[in-house]
Amino acid sequence: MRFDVVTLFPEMFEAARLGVTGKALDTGKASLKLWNPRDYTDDTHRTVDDRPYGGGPGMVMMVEPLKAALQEAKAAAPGSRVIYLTPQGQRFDQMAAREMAARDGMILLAGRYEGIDERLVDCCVDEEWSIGDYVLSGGELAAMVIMDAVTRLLPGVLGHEDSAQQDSYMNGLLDFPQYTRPDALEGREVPDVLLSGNHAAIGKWRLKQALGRTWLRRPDLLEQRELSEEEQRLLEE
Ligand code: 6GU
Repeated sequence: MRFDVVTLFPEMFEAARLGVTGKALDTGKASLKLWNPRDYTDDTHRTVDDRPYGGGPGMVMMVEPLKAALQEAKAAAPGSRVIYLTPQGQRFDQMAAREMAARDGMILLAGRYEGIDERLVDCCVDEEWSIGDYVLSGGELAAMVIMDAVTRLLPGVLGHEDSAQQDSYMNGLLDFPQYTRPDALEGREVPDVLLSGNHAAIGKWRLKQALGRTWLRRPDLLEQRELSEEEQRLLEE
C-alpha cells in the first residue's frame, strides 16, 4: 500500500513509524511519502495561507503551493485517488477501511485552517472523507486514522493472521473482555471458564459477552446484524 500525504505538518507522521504501521513501513508492506506545500512556495516568507473571499474569520490554504504539491504527489503516484480529509466528507468506518485496503495506494490531502479552495476540490479531489462528527484542527490526525485502519488489514501486517478477522466491527459486534495474569487482581478473579481449557465453552462465553456488551452499549449495531447459524448454534448448546 502506497500512502502519499500532502500536509503542512509532515513531522506529525513520525507517529506512523511506531507500532503496527511502523512495522508495515519497515517491512515494505506499506510506504509513506510526504509532500509539504511549504516546499512549493516562492516568496521569502514561504506563505501557505490566504484570505477567504467574502471575508470572515480564519484563512484558507493558499492555492498555488497546495496545487503544486498535489500535482507532484499525483505524478509520483499514478493510479492513486486523491482523498481530502474534511468534516464535510463521508463518514469513515470499517467497511470503508476494508475497501481502501484493496487499493494499491492513496493520496491523503490534509487540510488546515478553514480548508481548501472549492475549485481545488472540483479539479483535483476524488473523494472526501471525515472520521466523525467533531472538529479537528487539521486533516493530519484523520489521515493517520485512515492509514492505521487500512494498514492493519493488509495481508501479513498483523502477527496473528486471524487478528483482523476477529476484531470487533469485522463481525459487527463489540469485542469481548480480555484478561491476563494474575488470576486474582485486587480481589477480582478471572472468569473460571477462561481457565477451563474448554475451547467450545470459552467461545460461547465470549460470544455472549460480545452480544451483551453490544446490546448495552451499541444497540444500533445489533439492528443492522443477524446472528449467523454458527452463533445461533453456539448460544443454543
Ligand atoms: Cl477529516 N478533518 C477535520 N479537520 N476535522 C475532522 C475530520 C477531518 N473528521 C472529523 N473531524
